[in-house]
Amino acid sequence: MKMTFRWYGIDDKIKLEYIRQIPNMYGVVTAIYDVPVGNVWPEEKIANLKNICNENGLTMEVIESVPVHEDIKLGSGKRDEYIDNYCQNIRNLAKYGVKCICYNFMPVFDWTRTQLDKIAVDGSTSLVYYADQLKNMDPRTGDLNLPGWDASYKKEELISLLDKYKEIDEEKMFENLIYFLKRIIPVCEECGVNMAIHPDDPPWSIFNLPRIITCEKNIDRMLKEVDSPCNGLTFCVGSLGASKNNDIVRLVDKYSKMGRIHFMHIRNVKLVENGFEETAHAQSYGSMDIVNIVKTLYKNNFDGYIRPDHGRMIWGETGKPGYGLFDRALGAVYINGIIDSLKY
Ligand SMILES: [Mn+2]
Repeated sequence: MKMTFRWYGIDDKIKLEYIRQIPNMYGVVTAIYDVPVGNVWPEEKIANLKNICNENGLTMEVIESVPVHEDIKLGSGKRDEYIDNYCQNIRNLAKYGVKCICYNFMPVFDWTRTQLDKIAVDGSTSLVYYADQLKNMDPRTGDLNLPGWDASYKKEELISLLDKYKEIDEEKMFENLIYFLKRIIPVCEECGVNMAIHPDDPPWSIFNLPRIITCEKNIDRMLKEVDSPCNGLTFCVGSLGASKNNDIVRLVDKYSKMGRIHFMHIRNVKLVENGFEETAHAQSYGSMDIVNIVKTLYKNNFDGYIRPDHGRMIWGETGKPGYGLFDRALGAVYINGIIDSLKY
């Protein structure tokens, strides 16, 4: 298992020097953030980013994410052009040593929480999702702004995009995903890149939008319809684990045995009556069986990438919700402790 850490590029206030000092850190997971979704990333930018990482003793073998343009998800507009661009991005990234690309197929919004600073009893804050809070959120007002969401939409654009999705049910969405995969996976096979789809977070429909990477049945279908080792998963414990219907340890066992997990996101969540709360990574703080997840990966000789996922804000740190340094570093160390206890 190769331990990695998400890094938001040179504008990230968390320095690579700090990330390097977390024990057993293999590399960073990053992306180019200043090219509009759907366009080809200039090679020069990729080369620069890789150099900065390498100069700081860290690899850049995982990209999170190369975002998928809404036209591809909708199966309309300039879909084919955007897919061509996506293929070019895969080729360019491979040239600079990228082995794994994380992406998601969530419509309009990326991961969604209803509150970003819920205070726990120990004074730390974290991200939470409560169904009753979601009821009071309406994306059509145009003034919702949460991390993970593309804030660049103007209100009218957002409304028109949401309207386009009225025609798209889960089945159509699935067909559009398969269409995309059938075009990109041969390119991945050619240049040795693994695609790793991130599950929808949370794994159910929100704002009446279709969401498909939510459960075993749908993941099975996705893997089977494009049956290549390059077509795999970012297994996000906290995303899939937010639904009680997903038996996480069993799924980790199943998909790692199949060789279809390329990237693990490990974080704990506590399931509560009307949603879930992100917690410390340590087992007893949430509902996820973190120890047995890591044990299962180890037993199955998982040799892909792994990273601590969202952390809490602790020790007075402020910054990008979920992406502070301190608690994610504690998460990495906790996971490494479990691995070492199996190894030695
Ligand atoms: Mn994740």
